[in-house]
Amino acid sequence: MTRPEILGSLRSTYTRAVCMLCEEKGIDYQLTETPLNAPALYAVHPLGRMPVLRHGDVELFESKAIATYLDLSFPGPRFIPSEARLAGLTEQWVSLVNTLVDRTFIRTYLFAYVVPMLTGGKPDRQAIDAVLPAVREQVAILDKAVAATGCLVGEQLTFADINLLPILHRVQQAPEGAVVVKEAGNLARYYEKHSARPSFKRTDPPPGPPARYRAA
Ligand SMILES: N[C@@H](CCC(=O)N[C@@H](CS)C(=O)NCC(=O)O)C(=O)O
Repeated sequence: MTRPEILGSLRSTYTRAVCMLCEEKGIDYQLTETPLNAPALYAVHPLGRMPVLRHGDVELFESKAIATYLDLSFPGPRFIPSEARLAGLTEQWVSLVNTLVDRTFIRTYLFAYVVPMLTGGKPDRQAIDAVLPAVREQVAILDKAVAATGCLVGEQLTFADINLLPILHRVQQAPEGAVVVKEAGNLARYYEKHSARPSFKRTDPPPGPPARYRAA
């Protein structure tokens, strides 16, 4: 079968999740390191976001869509369950994490550290303090969700977990995020267990945010 090509960067949590899925399934894939908003991304994604997938004549954007396609196209363990209830729950957690948790943990909280520092400035303390109650609330939601089985859905790792783990990695790179996750015992144990997986280690991003495309 043709080798799927993922365009993006391991520094992007969404790209990392798709790469982790490939690692878990044993898919022979190629990650083409691509800066944010590069023309190669615009060739597939109307807004130039990452990741995008090229596989034969198939081109896709949106990490969950890419994950569904790869999960169905390649042999190996399934990470998007086919049983209706588990499939619904997987969709539920991916959706909540992508629409709410990512916005809170990464785009608001972590970016309040990272973005000012890119231009030599100080972390935006006001923005950090303003978002911390939401970070705590959402960590508590996730903590409760993984309490019973150590997975978000059923008793096995699904794409819901694969989608969340890169975000949990990033949020713990800022001081309050690390403390809040550590204090949430179930979530801390969940992260410790799954971050030991070879798929997580092999997709560990280099330091720093993804590069942004600059036209020559
Ligand atoms: N919902 C999209 C989100 C993709 C996304 O926003 N990716 C970020 C990197 S993590 C990006 O490309 N941002 C472009 C930018 O910052 O201009 C997905 O699941 O693939």
